[in-house]
Amino acid sequence: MSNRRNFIKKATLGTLGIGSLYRAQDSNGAPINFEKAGTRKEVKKPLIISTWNHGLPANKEALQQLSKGKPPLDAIVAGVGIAEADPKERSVGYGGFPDREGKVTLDACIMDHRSNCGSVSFLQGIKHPIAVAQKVLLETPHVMLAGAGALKFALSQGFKEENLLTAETEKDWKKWLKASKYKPVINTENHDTISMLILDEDGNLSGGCTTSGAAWKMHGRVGDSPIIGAGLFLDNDIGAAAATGLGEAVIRTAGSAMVVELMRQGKTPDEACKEIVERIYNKHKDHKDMEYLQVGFIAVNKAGIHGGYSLRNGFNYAVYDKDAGHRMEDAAFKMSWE
Ligand code: SD4
Repeated sequence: MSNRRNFIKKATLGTLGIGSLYRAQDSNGAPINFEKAGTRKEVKKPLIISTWNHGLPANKEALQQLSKGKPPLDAIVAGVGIAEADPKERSVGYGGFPDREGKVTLDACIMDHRSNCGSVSFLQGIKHPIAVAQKVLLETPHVMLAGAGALKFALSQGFKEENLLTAETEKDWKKWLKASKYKPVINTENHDTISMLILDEDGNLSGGCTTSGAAWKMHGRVGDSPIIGAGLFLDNDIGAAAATGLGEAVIRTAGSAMVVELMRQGKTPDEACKEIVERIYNKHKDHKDMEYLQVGFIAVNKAGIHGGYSLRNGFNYAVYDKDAGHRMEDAAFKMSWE
């Protein structure tokens, strides 16, 4: 369809107040057929997907919250909050690996179906950064608060400041200090950043993401996880996506936003995640980060089809849908760790 005809169609639909129909077309003007989804089938809502093994208890908690009639954002905060509070999860919240200076610094963001977002970055001393991100969304005119400002805001909202460096993580940090060789510990032990995407019973999308970020990072480093468009993105007309892995690579490619854009162009969630991982690989194959590069994406589209893909093996994610219940799925991947 010519640009001019597209424009006229868009203008007409806009006048009729049904502009959202227009947005569900691919770049050639054809309607997106979300149901042509490769081997996957549309599932019964709600659909909840979360990264890594810790996604399973998170999904269970989120489902419980939804069943009690809680809004999806509360379900996300409660769900991923389990990983944040667990000292055995060394990549999220309390007990997360610190930076080079022994400080645990946290990143998180949350987004609802109306594109409202809240985010905190470089936050210290608060066990549940995702809950602070939700407060940023609800209680401020802003999207993102960072560092000391984020902490000040959290305290003003009644959050308690506490030491997040456990004896275990302190021991690991001291061990690392001996050689002080920087190599981010990314996705190696099957517990990492937790991202959760929900397609609720009303067919609305929401998502959240929380992490202590790359281990041994420079003090002040912020990853992809609190950045809307990088670690998390959704468009309620199309779908939602979230990332795990080396944040620098995800930011360089606007990862999650691009996954959603590819779904808008008619790609299935699996195809969209794969294409962005391929893009990241192509941009990084001669890059110094390639040695330890791992990235993974999860995605869900508006029709209730989910997908995932990672650069290297080992990435899995938890899925719940009303038909099949709770389970773990291994993501397909491009290459194996050497
Ligand atoms: C970061 N993306 O800070 C995070 C780390 C991560 O799975 O996701 N690990 O770069």
